[in-house]
Amino acid sequence: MSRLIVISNRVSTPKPRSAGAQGGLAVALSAALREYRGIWFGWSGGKTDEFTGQINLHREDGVTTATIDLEEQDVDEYYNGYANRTLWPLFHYRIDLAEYDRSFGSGYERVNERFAETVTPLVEPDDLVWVHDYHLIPLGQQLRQRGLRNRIGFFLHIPWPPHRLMVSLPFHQRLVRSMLAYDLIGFQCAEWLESFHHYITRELGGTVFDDGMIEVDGRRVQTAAFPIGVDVAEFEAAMETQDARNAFETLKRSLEDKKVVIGVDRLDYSKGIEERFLGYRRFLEENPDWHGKVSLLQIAPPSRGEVHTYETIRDTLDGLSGRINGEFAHVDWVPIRYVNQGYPREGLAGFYRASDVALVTPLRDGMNLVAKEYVAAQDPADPGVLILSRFAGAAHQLGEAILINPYSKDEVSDAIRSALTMPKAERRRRWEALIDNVRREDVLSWRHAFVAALAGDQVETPEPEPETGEVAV
Ligand code: GDG
Repeated sequence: MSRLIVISNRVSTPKPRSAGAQGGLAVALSAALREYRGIWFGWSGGKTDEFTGQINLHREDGVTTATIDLEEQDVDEYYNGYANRTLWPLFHYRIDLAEYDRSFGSGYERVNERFAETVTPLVEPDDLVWVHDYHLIPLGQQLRQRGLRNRIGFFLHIPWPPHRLMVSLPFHQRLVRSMLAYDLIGFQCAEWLESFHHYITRELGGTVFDDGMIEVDGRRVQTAAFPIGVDVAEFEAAMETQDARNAFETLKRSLEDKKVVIGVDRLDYSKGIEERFLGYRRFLEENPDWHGKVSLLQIAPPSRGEVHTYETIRDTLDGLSGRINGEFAHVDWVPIRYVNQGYPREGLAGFYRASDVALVTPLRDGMNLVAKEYVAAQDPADPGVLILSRFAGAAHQLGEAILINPYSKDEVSDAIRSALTMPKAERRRRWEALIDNVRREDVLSWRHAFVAALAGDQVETPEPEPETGEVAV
């Protein structure tokens, strides 16, 4: 079996227990690296005065990591700048928040060159190389320029924007053309894949074949959807721990006999937390009989603190949760418990299990693993209800959730009421369909499918997507 070289922006050294918010990517990849011999390469998260290309090798828990430090200017321009202030908002359809600054673009290219230069000597001729996410789009081209002839694949964890939004990015063609250096490009779902295909045909005059192969100026690249999943076995093991039981008991005890609706998200505008609070307020306005009987527990660990927009969202949510609590609370009831910190995974598992409803309402999300974790954590005999944004990649698979438009306060409000009053038989019927998908399309099948396709095995053409337009309340 070929070795696998995984390259992503951040490398998180596997830890037996991961406190705080570990991104979805980190959770998925540490499991993958245990299975294939190989190396996980990326930025350590640390800074250095002068970039030297020095690699720190580390082996723990069956995973070899190779990390580099970056200069302050690199972090500002590449990570805080182009990745998080230009590409992240644009790819989440927020061109109003996207910032275009020449220094960001040049910092992004410089860091991609630095990655390529440092990782190239670690790659052996038979290795498969798997590049992850929007931080490293041009890396494949940089690796080719340094002579790598290996199979190189790229997986995008976030949405691919519609063609008409993509063209608002200065030098968009240069970025997309650099992707033609890959052998395989993977997306989370058919919708993002379709947007990419539109760009290829309309902007680059390329051809898209039925099997997902694209051809531009004689260069062929395989493209496909590979929906990422969760590690169900790992999650079930977390559920069995004492910490999970303690978290479950603590939440249950504090609620007395009240119902709880849970939200868990990195503090990010794409997650629709503000809109969720507004939808919940509408629910409280329209359903006075539920006052004192339900609480919204929102866990939102801060992320990307150095980017200004993230300070703004924090201020907005502090103010909004305070106002809603001020408006509706009684001496013995607070409608929103807004917690601005992360919890270990075991604790999170216990909180999911103790919650009657999960409110997962991103305005746009590549996939969304929280929705799948919530499903995996439920008691089969008495499962909770998942309310899910139809704009999350996960909605393509989790059609038995209550699918809503997160921009509509009315839909959110109606969905909360339906979820809280849903009979047990219907909860079980929906959950069984959901868990079936979460188990079948888990993180293992995701990485097997991607690696098999990268190794040159046949790629399955994705099934046509069902319409997720109707609100299944
Ligand atoms: C990107 C894409 C795609 C959250 N709070 C805590 C905590 N978390 C964990 C969750 C989950 C992960 O963070 C978040 O994953 P998501 O998928 O929901 O979202 P992103 O971080 O935006 O991930 C996304 C993903 O990549 C994978 O491809 O699904 O669309 O945006 O696992 O549990 N973990 C712990 N404590 C917390 O307080 N331990």
